[in-house]
Amino acid sequence: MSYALPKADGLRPLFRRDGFAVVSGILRGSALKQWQQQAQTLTKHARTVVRRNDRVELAYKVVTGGHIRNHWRDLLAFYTDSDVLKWLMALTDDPKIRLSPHLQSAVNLNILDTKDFQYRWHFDAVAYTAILYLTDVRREDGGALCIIPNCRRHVVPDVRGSKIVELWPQAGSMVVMDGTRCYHSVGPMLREASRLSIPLVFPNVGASPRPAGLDAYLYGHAA
Ligand SMILES: O=C(O)CCC(=O)C(=O)O
Repeated sequence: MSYALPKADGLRPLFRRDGFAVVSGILRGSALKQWQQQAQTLTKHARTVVRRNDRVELAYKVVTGGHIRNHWRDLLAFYTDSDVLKWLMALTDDPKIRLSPHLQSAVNLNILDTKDFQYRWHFDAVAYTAILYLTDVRREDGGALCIIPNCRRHVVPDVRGSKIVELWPQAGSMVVMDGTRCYHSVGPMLREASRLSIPLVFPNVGASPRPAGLDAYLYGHAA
């Protein structure tokens, strides 16, 4: 498996300032192609999740951690690689990061491929989230990663009155964020296009407890 982790030193000040950092070129060339193909193969295990809160909808396709463990060794190996963990510790300046014990949600493949899918504004249950993109997120297709950075932890900001950062990640890049302080969503998909992203959850030990039954809520059954 070949991927590149750039020096964390240059990213740390950005992460400290914004609560997120964009890291390009984690996967390139043949490795990226191989992961894209693997993701396409795994889409047969995807389930469609639809949740509605106050008329705001979450609707997307997801391959959860159990399928990834069984069918995508390289991705699980990436998630559990101690070098990746050390790199994240250096980037976030937080030595208390670990792997999530909740495999179902720890490693996911998210698939947005029609205008019907929506990924609403939310905070993540725990810091940190690293999202690896396998496809280019292009303006003409929609689906920007939208972030309102530097929120108070889990305090929902006024979206209309906030400055929203729109990210258009390239295939092979990664966004690392404290998803408990970065309020975030995926902007509307404007047309049919395959948007493949891999959110990886790296809780910090000092984090407030994860809500009970979260995976059951997210995916319809318990992890
Ligand atoms: O796929 C994305 O760009 C965003 C995923 C996300 O918001 C999340 O996993 O919390």
